[in-house]
Amino acid sequence: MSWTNLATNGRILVVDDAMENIQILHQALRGEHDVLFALSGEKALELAHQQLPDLILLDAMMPGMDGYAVCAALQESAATHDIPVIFVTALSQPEDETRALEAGAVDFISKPFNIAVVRARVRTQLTVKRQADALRELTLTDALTGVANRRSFNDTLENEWRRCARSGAALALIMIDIDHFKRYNDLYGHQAGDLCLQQVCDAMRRCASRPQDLLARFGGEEFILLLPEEELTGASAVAQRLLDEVTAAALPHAASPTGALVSVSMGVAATRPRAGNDTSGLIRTADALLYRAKHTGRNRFCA
Ligand code: GH3
Ligand code: MG
Ligand code: MG
Ligand code: MG
Repeated sequence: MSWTNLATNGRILVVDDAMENIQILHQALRGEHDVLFALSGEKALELAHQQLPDLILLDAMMPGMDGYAVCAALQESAATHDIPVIFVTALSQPEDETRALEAGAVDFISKPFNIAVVRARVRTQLTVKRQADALRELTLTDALTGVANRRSFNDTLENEWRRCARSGAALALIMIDIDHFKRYNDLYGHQAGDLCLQQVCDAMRRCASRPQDLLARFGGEEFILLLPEEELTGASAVAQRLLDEVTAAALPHAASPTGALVSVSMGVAATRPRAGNDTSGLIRTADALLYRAKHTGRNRFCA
């Protein structure tokens, strides 16, 4: 991936209470970008959540909710927090500009604007946004398998824990460890071992079917599946599917005493998170159950 090759076309939300300004900006940008528009701050917030634009061009002065209030509301919501905002406004005093930047805007363009300058600044901010997105993706992904890494798992677990504590829902974890993987490496070599980790992940990914489920590499040949809003019964059914999918992948493991195929052992735990208590007990329980699965024959789950 090259930073300079990141395409700059994207979806832009233009917000202005004057239709004439929207028309000018739409004309200027539509050749390169997908342009949406809103005639009020309230409508802008609604569209931002629905359409998740890559960039927002925001008028400061509007009746009702003004640009500063829109910017503050975008900042407060996790879904819209990372959308860059460029203020486009007739206000041109340094304190207006400062106020916009303090509200969270990434750039400030004064009216009357020059179309070429608007286009150039939009391109710059879209490039910066793409780079930030790509970087975030890299810091949250395991390079070998493409599943979430441990950091991403920890962040997501904390967030889902709080969310479930608020809603009263349960939360489940499946701790997964490949059986006799040391022998696999010893027999087939480390490179084949790497490929095997990828193939096991591909099989397991099919079991994390809901958008809130998260499969992560916990370390080495250990993985963890986070299942928010799932009870022990549901999580056990998912663990059975994991076993079935890994078996169906039919990856040869001639050195495995468990069978001639690659298999996994799992510990399944669930709890009802409460505000104030932490996640470590649940992980310890899943880990202890994984240990039991190992010691009662492997290629199974304990719940
Ligand atoms: P058990 O069934 O009890 O889990 O036995 P095991 O051999 O799987 O467990 P052990 O913890 O003894 O060995 C884990 C092996 O996983 C050793 C290590 O070299 C290998 N491993 C960890 N990470 C990677 C990796 O990224 N690539 C490869 N190829 N091997 C790895
Ligand atoms: Mg206005
Ligand atoms: Mg193992
Ligand atoms: Mg292990």
